[in-house]
Amino acid sequence: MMRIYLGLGTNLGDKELNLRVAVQKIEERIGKVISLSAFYATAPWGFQSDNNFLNAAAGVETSLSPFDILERTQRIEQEIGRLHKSHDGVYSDRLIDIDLLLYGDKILQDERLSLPHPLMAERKFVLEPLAEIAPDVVHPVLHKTIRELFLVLS
Ligand code: PH2
Ligand code: MG
Ligand code: MG
Repeated sequence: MMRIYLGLGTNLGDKELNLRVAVQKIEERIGKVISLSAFYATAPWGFQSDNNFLNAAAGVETSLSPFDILERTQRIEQEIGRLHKSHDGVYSDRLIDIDLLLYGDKILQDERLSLPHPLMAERKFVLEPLAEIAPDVVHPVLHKTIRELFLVLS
């Protein structure tokens, strides 16, 4: 069994419902949800939009591989109604985004998936909910706790 952390974000539609449906599907298809943060209202980061986000983080116990998790989170995104993915760092409004942030302390670089999530340490909307549920988890590349990484940004 592996402990993973997922970041969730939505800035369209019924945002609270989008997060709740995503968590329900994660529990059914990826593994037991051990911890779930509060839902944080955040301003769009890295792009212009009138639609603010609701962000959350979840800790999950899973027996799936990173790529199986990726496949299942992408399927859940499609079911909830995500229309298009971002391209080359150009972001857009979305009903749901589910990002694999950490897979234990695995380090991986692949076209499809990088672990830990390459931008997580720069994003308050990721670190704030993650610091709530996993403050003492150590980032396997930066060798700092999530609490420490969050404090640098806040
Ligand atoms: N996700 C992005 C880009 N910008 N900003 C906020 N506040 N929340 C997000 O989840 C988010 C973002 C790319 O996935
Ligand atoms: Mg994302
Ligand atoms: Mg994503």
